[in-house]
Amino acid sequence: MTDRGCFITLEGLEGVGKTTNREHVEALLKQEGISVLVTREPGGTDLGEQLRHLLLHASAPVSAEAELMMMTASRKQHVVEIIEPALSRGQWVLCDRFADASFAYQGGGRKLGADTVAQLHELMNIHLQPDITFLLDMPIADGLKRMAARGKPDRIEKEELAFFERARKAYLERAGSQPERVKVIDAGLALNAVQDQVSTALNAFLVNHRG
Ligand code: Z5A
Repeated sequence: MTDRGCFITLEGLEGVGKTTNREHVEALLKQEGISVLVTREPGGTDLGEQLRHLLLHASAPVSAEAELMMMTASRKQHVVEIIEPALSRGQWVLCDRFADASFAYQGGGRKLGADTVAQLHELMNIHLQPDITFLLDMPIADGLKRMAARGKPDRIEKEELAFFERARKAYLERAGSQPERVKVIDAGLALNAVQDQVSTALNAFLVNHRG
């Protein structure tokens, strides 16, 4: 029987370096002889990418509830079509954002609350949990500054500062309640120092995983 693959996620607010560190995690795993399937949310499937486009570029207002349902619809399709089959055949999966983002942005940022997010996942039968999550955390203003250099913001990036403060708080609460899984990384440091923290946490996970 093939061993099940591990599911790794990267989380954090805008500009914290998820994309940059995704490449670092991928390279570290490659050195260990582990190839990963890299994917993202919202997105990762044809349907998910179409939902992503709507979510990030809708020109008319989107209600908080509709936003949560579209994020969750994208996730359900992603889990069923891509993530679960990969894990079952022993493939490791590295995902840029997953359910923690809904707890942060819709539960915290949009004030829907963690219970609503959890109930919808329960209703949709999404029980998959990452084996390890890197939560890249830094002061919001600094992340937004990094993003400003990148050009035109999308619909969610245009939100007020208080929205991101609520999302950050929700992320950190989730990390505090699941410290074994969620590794908080100080993303405000120079890139090599950020990557050192990621390497340390990932190596500890690999040692533990290999028993
Ligand atoms: N969303 C949601 O609301 N609910 C959900 O359930 C899900 C998502 C799944 C799309 O996410 C949006 O969907 C997102 C949350 C919402 N909305 N917002 N706003 P996304 O992941 O596609 O978008 P993003 O958060 O805006 O990610 P990003 O643009 O890809 O940023 P990043 O990956 O975190 O950062 P980066 O591209 O790696 O780095 C940004 C810049 O900083 C870049 O120039 C780097 O070279 C630089 N950088 C990186 N690290 C450093 C360090 N350490 N020092 C200096 N400079 C650095």
